[in-house]
Amino acid sequence: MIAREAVRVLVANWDGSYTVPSRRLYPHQWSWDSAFIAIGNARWSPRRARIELLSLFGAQWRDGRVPHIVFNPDVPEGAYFPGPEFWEARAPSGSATSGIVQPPVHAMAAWQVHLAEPDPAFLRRIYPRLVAQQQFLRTARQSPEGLMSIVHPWESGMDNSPAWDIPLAAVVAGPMGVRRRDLAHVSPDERPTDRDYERYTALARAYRDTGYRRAGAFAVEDPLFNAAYGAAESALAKIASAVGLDPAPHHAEAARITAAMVEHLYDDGLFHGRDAGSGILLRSSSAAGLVPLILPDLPREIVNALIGTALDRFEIKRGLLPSFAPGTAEFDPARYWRGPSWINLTWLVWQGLRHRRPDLAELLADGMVRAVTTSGFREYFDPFTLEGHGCRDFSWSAALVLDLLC
Ligand code: 9WN
Repeated sequence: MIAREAVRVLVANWDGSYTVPSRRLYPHQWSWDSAFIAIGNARWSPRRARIELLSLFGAQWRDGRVPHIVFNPDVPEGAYFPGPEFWEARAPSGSATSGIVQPPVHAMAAWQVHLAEPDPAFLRRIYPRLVAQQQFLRTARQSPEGLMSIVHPWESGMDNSPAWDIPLAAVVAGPMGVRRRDLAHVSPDERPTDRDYERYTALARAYRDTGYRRAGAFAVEDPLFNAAYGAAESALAKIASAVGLDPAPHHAEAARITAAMVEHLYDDGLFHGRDAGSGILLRSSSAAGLVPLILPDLPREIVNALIGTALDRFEIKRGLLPSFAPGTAEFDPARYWRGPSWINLTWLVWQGLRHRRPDLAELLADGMVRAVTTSGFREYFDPFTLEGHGCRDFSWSAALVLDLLC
């Protein structure tokens, strides 16, 4: 029943070659959404999953970056802010895009799509594009310590996480001068504040004005983003082997980034962000700090410490992972990435626990199914009451629950 409903949502949000995250709030193609959606679509239509990923990579830039939004030219101007007229960017394919990126979870998705229905031709097509995506990060975003930076909170995928409060406060911004479109669909208590948006637009504008080359006042090494990069190298190793190429460089790069993360981002049971400019650790209680559990070769003692934190501070025995630890001053159970549970974060940590602590993974799988059964495929959920928030019929909530059920 739930699986059938999930497919209904994915079908309703399909736009011919990709899936919108949500019809009204996010009417274009988003980068990491497409990866999660492909993982779910692989369960009932691997062909659709392959098309989803290939259409996203069709808008890849010459420098290898995969833009975080690919705009649908048929959607009326002003339906989403900031739209193509703000970003002023175009892929070589001609598509209007944004100029920033999102966590590179796509190689992981491509491998899962291949597992659902082996297709070496698909792997051969997508592999060089996935390699170029990683290469862009190494070239444009790597610090001397070997970690990848994000240059905008939107690049973390966890826009208004309290983890970014300090670096974001340093961004000087005037009034936006544009009407926010998100508030036409969702209550202001469940979204970032106007002050956040002023800074988001100022940062994006500053990056845009350098031709998307030089970071503005925000450059941060995020544990989720770096974990996705490392997990991508592990997935690329599998893909390389499957198409008859040498997996060794990918294994080596996965090991290298895992070690760099442990050395520079880990402290006291959790991974943290780090300010790329000052090198200062941005200690916080964000669930992003647990996502490195997706790294296959994380040292055992770190895995155990992360599991301890997940149990004590994130209370995952309740079945859902809050995006920020309850019991902290910043925690807000209804405001976007400041506490609510999201299916994608819970699913990532579930992946990391599946082979290490199947008992806990099962609790999370049950929790995700319970959340959507109680409240529908909402965008995010109160971790305690399971009340749904944000938009309805949200694609990755449907896709990832479908993955669990199949
Ligand atoms: C900005 C589409 C995206 C997700 C992000 C989520 C939200 C956009 C917004 O929606 O961000 O990219 O307008 O708030 O934070 O993770 O990819 O679902």
